[in-house]
Amino acid sequence: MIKTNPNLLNTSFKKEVFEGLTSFPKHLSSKYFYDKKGDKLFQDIMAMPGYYLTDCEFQILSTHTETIGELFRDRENGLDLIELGAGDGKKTKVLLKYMVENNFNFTYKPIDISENAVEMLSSNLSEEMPRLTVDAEVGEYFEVLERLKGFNKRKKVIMFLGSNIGNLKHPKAIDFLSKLKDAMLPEDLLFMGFDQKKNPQTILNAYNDETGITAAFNKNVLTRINRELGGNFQVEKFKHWEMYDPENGTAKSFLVATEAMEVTVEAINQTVNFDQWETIHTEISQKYDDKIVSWLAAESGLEIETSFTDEKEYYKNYLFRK
Ligand code: AVJ
Repeated sequence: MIKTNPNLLNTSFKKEVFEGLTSFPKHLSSKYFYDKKGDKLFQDIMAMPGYYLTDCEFQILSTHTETIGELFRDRENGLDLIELGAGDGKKTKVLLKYMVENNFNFTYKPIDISENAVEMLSSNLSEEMPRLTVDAEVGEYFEVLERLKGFNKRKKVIMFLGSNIGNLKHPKAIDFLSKLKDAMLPEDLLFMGFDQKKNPQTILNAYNDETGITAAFNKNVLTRINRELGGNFQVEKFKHWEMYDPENGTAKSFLVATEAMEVTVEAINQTVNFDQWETIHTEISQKYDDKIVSWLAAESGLEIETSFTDEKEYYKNYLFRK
């Protein structure tokens, strides 16, 4: 393997691709799934009948709109509604509509890692809800946390929907929740979605569709390396592999090399060798239950105020306070 010039590793994508492809076993972060094409594929995933998460959370937000909205409300000073990983905002719109129609004094601040998603959401909201004040930002969760502290002029409600927390292993999730807590004042709220443990087959199916959408989504990280870092991955030579461990509630995605190959990534000055059936671990989608969420909350210094679930109890939204 070629030794690398550290000066070349100046962006986090580059750095992490270098780190991940020179490790054993190999890994790449799922946060790099989301570019224009990845956003579109994720929207296709959310529309798949087997990907129950979106429908369940939509049902929860639609059924309990008023209760949730009134918990958020501050009649005196209004509030800042900050959404991390806002995506296309489809679920959030239900709440936003209620808040606008009921004359809440608030600013909606969507933050997403995808520049494309943030732009689309902003323009869509200005059209659909012209009375809504939107102040969008592009950024990574951890990086954005710092900026949250600047919002201490009035009540903050931080939302993190879609079970996006599930991409973090427990220690990282605790780290993240603790930092959220540090950015919160006593009157602030944290409203989060956690996909629940259920029939393992239902979970496996959600990440293993026969139409190949999830596979294409997973492989999009390789496509991005090809385009943005001068890689020459033959994407079709990788197989999407999903497994779900019902003991710890972790769904894991891999890309498996179907033959031995050599891949070059110019931007990191590396030739990467794959043995046949060698893996790249790309994503975890953690599943939870009340016990795990209570434990995460306790470890992070948060308290669960209340929670909401859907008809099938597939999914839960928890409201936390510090
Ligand atoms: C957006 C992280 C919640 O893990 O369920 C969907 C992403 N990956 N299908 C999830 C995803 C494969 C999704 N999150």
